[in-house]
This record gives sequence, C-alpha cells and structure tokens, in this order.
Amino acid sequence: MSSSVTFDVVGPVGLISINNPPVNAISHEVRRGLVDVIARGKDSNIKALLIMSSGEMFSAGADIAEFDHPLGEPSFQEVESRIESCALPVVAAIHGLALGGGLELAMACHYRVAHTNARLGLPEITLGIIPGAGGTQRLPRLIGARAAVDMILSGTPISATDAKAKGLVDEIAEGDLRDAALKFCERVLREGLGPGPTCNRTVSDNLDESDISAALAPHARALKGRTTQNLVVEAIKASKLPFSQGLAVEAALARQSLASRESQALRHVFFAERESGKLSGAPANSTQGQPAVIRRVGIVGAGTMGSGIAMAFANAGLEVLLNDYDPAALARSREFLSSTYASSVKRGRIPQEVANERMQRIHSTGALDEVANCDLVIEAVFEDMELKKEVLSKLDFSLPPERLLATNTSTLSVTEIARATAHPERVLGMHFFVPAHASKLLEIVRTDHTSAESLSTAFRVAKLLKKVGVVARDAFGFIGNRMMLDGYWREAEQLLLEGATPAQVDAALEDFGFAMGPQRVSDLGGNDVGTKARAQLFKRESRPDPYFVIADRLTEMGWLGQKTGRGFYLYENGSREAVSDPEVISLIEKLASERGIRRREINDKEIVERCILSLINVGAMVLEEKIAARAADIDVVWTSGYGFPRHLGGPMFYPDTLGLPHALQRIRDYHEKLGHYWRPAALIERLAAENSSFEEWDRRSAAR
Ligand code: 3H9
Repeated sequence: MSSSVTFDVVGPVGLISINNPPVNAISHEVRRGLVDVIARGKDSNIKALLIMSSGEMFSAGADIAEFDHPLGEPSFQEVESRIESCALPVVAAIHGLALGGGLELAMACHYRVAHTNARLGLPEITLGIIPGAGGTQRLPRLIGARAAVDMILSGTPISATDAKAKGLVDEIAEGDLRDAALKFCERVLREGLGPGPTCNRTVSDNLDESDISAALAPHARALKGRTTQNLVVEAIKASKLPFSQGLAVEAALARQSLASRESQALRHVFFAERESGKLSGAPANSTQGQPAVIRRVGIVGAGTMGSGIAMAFANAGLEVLLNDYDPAALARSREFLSSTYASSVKRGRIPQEVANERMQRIHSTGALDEVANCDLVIEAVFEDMELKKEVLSKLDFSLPPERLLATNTSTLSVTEIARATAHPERVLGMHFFVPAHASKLLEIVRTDHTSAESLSTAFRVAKLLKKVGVVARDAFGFIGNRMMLDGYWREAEQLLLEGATPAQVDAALEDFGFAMGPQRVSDLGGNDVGTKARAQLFKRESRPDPYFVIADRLTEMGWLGQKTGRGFYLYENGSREAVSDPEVISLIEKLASERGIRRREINDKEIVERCILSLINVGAMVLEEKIAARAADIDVVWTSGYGFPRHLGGPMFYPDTLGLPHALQRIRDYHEKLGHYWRPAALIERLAAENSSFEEWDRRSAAR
C-alpha cells in the first residue's frame, strides 16, 4: 500500500488518511493509494468510509508539478467515480485548506464535515486552468450555478461557515475533527442516511448572460487579457447536461486550458515565486544559513517608508519599535498610521478591534539606543549616504553582532553603507516598494560580505510579511529599477522624443497587459521621486543623454504629477483622470529638436515591441552580471513588483515563448537603427545561437 494513503478501522468506519507533506497534494501516488484503500471498504465489517488528511491542511489540490506531462492513471475522475459510486456512505473531514483537486475530491464524497478553521476554494483560475476534476459539475449541483461561477472566477477560498450556508458542507466541527467526523459517520449510519452521490443532484438555478456578466465584472481587472474565464463559464453551463456529458465537456476544456500558454506562464510564476525564496543566490563564502527568530522589529526613520514598513510588520503580528530623532516626524507617522487603519476599517477590510491591535503593536521612541533590543533593525532614513552610514554605524555598535541590520535604500550602494559597520556580514538591503504594507515584492540586496544566515533571516521576514523575497546583488538599481530605468521606461521616453504621445505609449502598454502605463505611473508616484532617485544612482554610474530628459524637465518646472495637478498629463480639480496636455507635447518637441531627433508617426506595435524588448535585453544583462541569480527571479520581481502581466510569465519567460532567435533579431534591428544603448546582451546572443531559452539557462545554472 502507498505510504501517502493509510487505512485504519475504527469501529464500523474505515478511516482513510492522506499523508503527502507539505500540502497533501493529490499526486499520482496518492490517487493510486486512494483507489487501493477504497477497495478495502468491501470488508463486511466496515459500514462507512471517512477520508481525512494529516498535517496542516486537507489538501492544496492536484500536484501542479505533474501538469507538464499527461497525468498518470488512475485519473482524478476514476478515483472520484469510485468514491461516488461506493455502496457505503463516504464522508470527507476537512481542516485547514481544501483547494482545487482537494475540494473536488471532497465534493465527490457523499458528505462533508469541515472544521471551523477550514477554507474551501477552487483557485485553478490563478493557474490558468479550470477545475478539471469534476469541480465545474459538482459545485453547481451543491451550491447552484450562480454561486459556483462566482466562486470559481474569484479563485478565493471561502470559510467553513460560508460553505455551510451555501450547502457545500453538511456540518461544522469544533475541537477534535476526527472525533466529530466519526460521530457524524455514526449518525449517518444510525439514521440510515446512506450514500448520497452529488452527481445524482440537479442544478437548482439557471445561469443566464446577465449572471455571467455580473460574475465577471468584479474580476475584470484581474482577468484582463486572460482567456480561462471563458472556459470556466462554458464548463459551468455544461452542468445542466446529464452528469457524464458535463464531465466530458469539462475534461475537454480542462485539457485545452492546461495546454494554453496562459497556464504555462502562470504555473511558471507560481513555482518561480516559491523558488525565489530559496538560497541559490547565496554568496560563495557562505555556509548553511539558519534564519534567526524574529519577534520584535526596530525601524529607524518614521517617514512614509518607515511608517509603511512598521505597518507591514504590525499587520503580520510582530511588535514594532519605530524610532525617529524628530518628535514631529513621530507624531506625523502616528497620524498617518491611524488614518490608514481608519480607512481600512471604513472600507470593511478589517474590523475596528484588529485595527486597534495593530496600532497598539507599533511603539514609538526618540532614542536610537532603544532599538538595540530588537531582533532585527531596518534603517529607513532619508536617502543620503552619510546619514545612512552614521545610523548604521551607531546601530552596529549597540546591536548584538548576530542580529540582522537592514537598510531600506532603493538607490545607494549597500556595500558602501555596510562599510560603516564592523559586521558587514549581517548587513543587507531590504528594498520595500510603496505602499510598503501592501506591496507584494521585497528585494533583498546582498553584498559580497552578506552571510547566508542574514539572507535566510531576510527570506523568513519576507514570508512573515506574506511577500515574495527575491535576492539581488548590490548594483545600480538592483534588479527591478535597473531594468525599468535602462530598459522599459527609458525606451518609453525615447519613443516620446521620436514622436509618440504619453497617452499613446500608456495605452499601448496597458493593452499589452500592464495595469498602468509608465507615464501615468510616473505622475502617480511623483516625477520628482524619479528625478531624485536617478540623481542618487548617477553617483554610482552615470548614463549618457538622452536619459529621462522629459521627466527631469517636468520636475524642474514643478509639474510633479497628480499631486501638483499636472505632470505628463493634466489632472483637473484634484481628479485622478489623466487628460492629455498640449503643452507637454510642445515641451517634448522642443527637447527632441534640441537633440536633433526628427519626430514621426509611431504605431502601437513598435511601442510595445521596443519597450518589452529593451526590458528583456537589460534583463539578460542583469543575469549575465549576476545581479539576479535566476531568470525566474527576474520574472518574480517584474510580475509582483512592476505590473508585468502575470499571465505572460514575466520578462524572461515571455521571450522564451517568442523564441530567442526572433527576439535577438529584433534587438539587432533596433541596435542598427537606434545605436549603442540597444547593444544585444551577450547572454541572449549565446542562448539564441544554441537555440536555447532562459528557462534552460536556469536549469543548467541550478545543476552547476
Ligand atoms: C488543481 O487542483 C487541478 C484540478 O482541478 C484538476 C486536476 C486534473 N502541487 O506555497 P508554499 C508546494 S490545480 C504541488 O510555499 P504556503 C510548493 O511548491 C491546484 N506542489 O506554502 C512548496 O514547495 P517547496 C489548485 C504544491 O504555506 C510547498 O508546497 N491548488 C502545491 O505559503 C509549500 O508551498 C492551488 O492552486 C500543489 N498544489 O502556502 C493551490 N501547493 O517547499 C496552490 C503547494 O518545494 N498552493 N505546493 O517550494 C498554494 O496556494 C499554497 O501553496 C498554499 C500553501 C496556500 C496551499
């Protein structure tokens, strides 16, 4: 018998237990094990079967790692059909998460008991696939087609209470789930309820076009450029057919979704995000790297960034000590924190008590020494090298040497900052993104001296904060900003000088899939923020003109973006709506003519191609310069922090799907037309010559 599925007899109940750590994925081996043990139900002493799981959750679903090849037999459908057609009542007892194929398995059981801590969902859409193990047919039979379409399109799990109210579970259990589920089995037997196959039910409601539009509307933004939702709707419509026919429609649509590029890209990002949190980027001189335990965090500097970081930790349940030498800054910070929490309460995101608890976790102090008893200290003072060095040197003196010291710089050399300390091995950069409490990405910047222990601790911090941590080597702009400034944004500005308008560039890139085009982003964050950051970065390495000449001129003129009512666009009467500004076009024309650039009509295809290819080319340089350890890490940075469409897999996965020889040819064409800054990265030339890919390059690097 498979060790991942066990069978015990408890009185009249055959207890089937799934044990496939870490998430009880329903792998090929588990499916085989289930078929074996279900056959044991034929033993005449057994009157009911109970399916449970060990560990922290019922199941995270099918084993996604198996999706690149045809799934081995027995299939999900086979296992579920054996469960559903079993002559004995079969009960599923659910704790923690029941996701995807895990929930589909539970829906094939005759009854479901869920612990109060259970969360049930079909998140397949986030992987670009449809629930393909009967979920689109059984869920509508249990909760109705309208509720089912909502649940599958959102991909978000629901609570046990909600599931009970909808009819997805039969009973909620508190305390010991095994005891409660065994009692439930006894009741089923005592009352002679017998098996109740879900497939025998009919769908109680009709799904019309207006229901479908209403279900799609809230997800329009998340599903922009995607196709899986259409397959979901088609499959749910088929639940009106006899069960076996509906199941066949689902199977065909599931195969189609699984083979799609969208799904390959989304699955790539899923695994890339998990891989990025592992230590392949560790410096050569490092050893194992045990993370430190973090309970209390010190933050130095109570500006916007420091306050946002404080919130991120408080929201994750940690105690925070926020330090600033300036009492007025601390007072402003408290005001900012309480108004941000108040707005979260007002929008219904968190209850008042939770906001109070979070606020109470953030303590303030004017004395730098006091942060010395924290497990980790993050410096978030003004972006000034001398100031940062002074703060780090003082912290280094007072903080025990094994504790992590992080700087939140986005532009300065972490190596240089670490020189101010006697323990550079415990110094690294933690590049948070605005707003720090909500953004998903954390760039972890290592120097040549950062120890593996420090990196491990930083990864633990990312996990605690529910962020994705990616290691970048300390260099100009780290991973994300280097690619943005030298690639994507620079090209967008170049296109403006050559004849495109801000509205045209933004619309073309938004059509490609970015949530917001570069000029609108610049206006939102403030053109001055970019200008200041570039000035700092230029102290590390300069760049030849033209390099952000438009954005810098707008900053000089005080046209900083939304906050001043005009930037690349006009914003009338405090509105956020970007209106084209003829004066900006005149300014661009003037800057172009000063540089001898002749303006011309530029089409959207060229805009997208140049912005994306330049991003890819600089990404390849970032890889060859070892600023990123893996192409997949770059994909994570750009999909989680810079709005690159996740369903295209990231800027390094995307060219693999185009074919690197084609991408290289286009880069060479632009190099010829536009000059040196389009020089093809040596790595792309090498991989294209070998007809290889960035994915293959990652595989080879991992094997080395
Ligand atoms: C499905 O079910 C299709 C069916 O409808 C049809 C089939 C025909 N498979 O995220 P973590 C690994 S599609 C394989 O770091 P957390 C993960 O890679 C599936 N591996 O932990 C990692 O491995 P490693 C629908 C999986 O606590 C380790 O487990 N289900 C799977 O932060 C820990 O993961 C989903 O979409 C899997 N299904 O979060 C749920 N899940 O240690 C996907 C996880 O080697 N999973 N792993 O890096 C999740 O959302 C999160 O993992 C979960 C735990 C919330 C469960």
